[in-house]
Amino acid sequence: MIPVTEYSGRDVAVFGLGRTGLSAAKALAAGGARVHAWDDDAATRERAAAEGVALSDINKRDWQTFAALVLSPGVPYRYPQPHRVVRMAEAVGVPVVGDMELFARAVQALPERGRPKVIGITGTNGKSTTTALIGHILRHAGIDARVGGNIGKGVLDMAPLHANAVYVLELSSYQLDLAKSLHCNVAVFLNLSPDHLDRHGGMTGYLDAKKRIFNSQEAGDTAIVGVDDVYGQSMAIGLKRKPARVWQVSSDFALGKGVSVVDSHLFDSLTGKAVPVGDLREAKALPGTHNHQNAAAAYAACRALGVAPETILKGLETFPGLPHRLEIVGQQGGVTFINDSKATNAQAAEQALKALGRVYWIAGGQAKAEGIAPLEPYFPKVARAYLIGEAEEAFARTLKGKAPTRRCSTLDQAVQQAFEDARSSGEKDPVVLLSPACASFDQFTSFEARGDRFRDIVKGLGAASPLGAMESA
Ligand code: UMA
Repeated sequence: MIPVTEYSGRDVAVFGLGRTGLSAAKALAAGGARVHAWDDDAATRERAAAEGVALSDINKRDWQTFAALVLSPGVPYRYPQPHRVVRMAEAVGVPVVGDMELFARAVQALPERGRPKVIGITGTNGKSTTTALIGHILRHAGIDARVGGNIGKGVLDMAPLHANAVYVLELSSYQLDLAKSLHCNVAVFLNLSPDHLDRHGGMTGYLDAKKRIFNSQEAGDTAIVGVDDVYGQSMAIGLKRKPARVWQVSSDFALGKGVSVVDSHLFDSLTGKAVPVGDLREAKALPGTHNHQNAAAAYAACRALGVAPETILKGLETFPGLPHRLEIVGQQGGVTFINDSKATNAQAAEQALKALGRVYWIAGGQAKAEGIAPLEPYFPKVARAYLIGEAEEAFARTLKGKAPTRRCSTLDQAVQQAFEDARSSGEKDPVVLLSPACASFDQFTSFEARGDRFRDIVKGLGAASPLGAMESA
């Protein structure tokens, strides 16, 4: 844990008691603050109390007494409308901050030479993979790399600050909104496409939140920008006016200066001369153009810290991949099952459909505004789509006449049906892909729970067939 001493002896409200709130409450208490923790959900409050967190109904407190409100990223801050507690805090001038801001200030409070390095990673898609990948490469290079943030570990739950450590933080737009003074020695922006727009009042607000990752950068810092979309391209131009050096990365075209992947080959042209680094087909857990963008960004981030190209390449090749992102969870009856449950929007599912050949595709859940219409160019790759959840009807309409569909309601039924069709297809190495292009909340508590269930169902298929059980991965 990273104790937060800034509010020692003062009263602090902590709202939202998920991973962020719990870790913030504990870190503040460890630093001597009087914590007043609350959550709208009674069961969550009970769980927090069982973990020793001091509950206090902040709806009934005198807000003048609070030195700050620590808000969880999932609680609406500005849009669609500020949560009641945000309005209560702002009405009396109580600052609203996130856990990343507390972390940032704890780092700043250290003498300059005692501050650890911070690498921040943001973007719509690929940030978890890139974060884990950077952590893996740095550790491979013998550096004390600590990975956390949106990837699933509250930043204040991480090991105490140490001058020689490197904190590799995945940063969501929600977290960046609440971390005004976070200073990233290396800041990575991967890409941008519409997501979470309800929480940012539209695309401009979403882009503005992402741009915050560069805000506190100084001379000597590095800004790494993916330029495969127009947002990154204009951001790279805008950043040239700022003090940090700007390194562009692309998996779409060869950059005169930057890091590029062309036909799966990684090139370093940061000095203006293209030097081949290696063949990314050897990086088995990083298939597809989207992963090549992640690899290029991770390469640049590690180069910024002075890691040698050949060490980085070894790290790329030995990266084991992340659960729920194009994760091979098993092979049964000659069918390969791939868990891409993290694909909660069409752009993320597109990366999977792009990276793979013909697929038996399980999709659906709670759809985003764009649905699956943007995926139409990939429909010819779909042997059949198995539709689940709230999006079933809408997705069936989009696919009508373009790819065969089967409406399955639940993930269990979809896996069973897809397995039977794939196994009896006579195709060589058929693939069943769960890449839902939807949030999971209509049927699961999280995309992780959805992916775990997929893994369990696949294992169960093995148990049901003695042949399959022998093949189970
Ligand atoms: N709550 C209320 N009232 C509300 C809304 C929420 O009381 O109006 C309470 C809920 O009852 C719940 C708590 O707030 O108890 C949840 O807080 P949270 O949603 O911020 O969840 P955490 O567990 O703190 O997880 C957050 C991130 N979640 C979100 O941003 C939604 C996690 O990212 C992150 O891993 C974790 O902090 C540690 O940093 C998840 C995510 O889905 C993976 N992120 C989004 C994404 O990647 O697209 C941004």
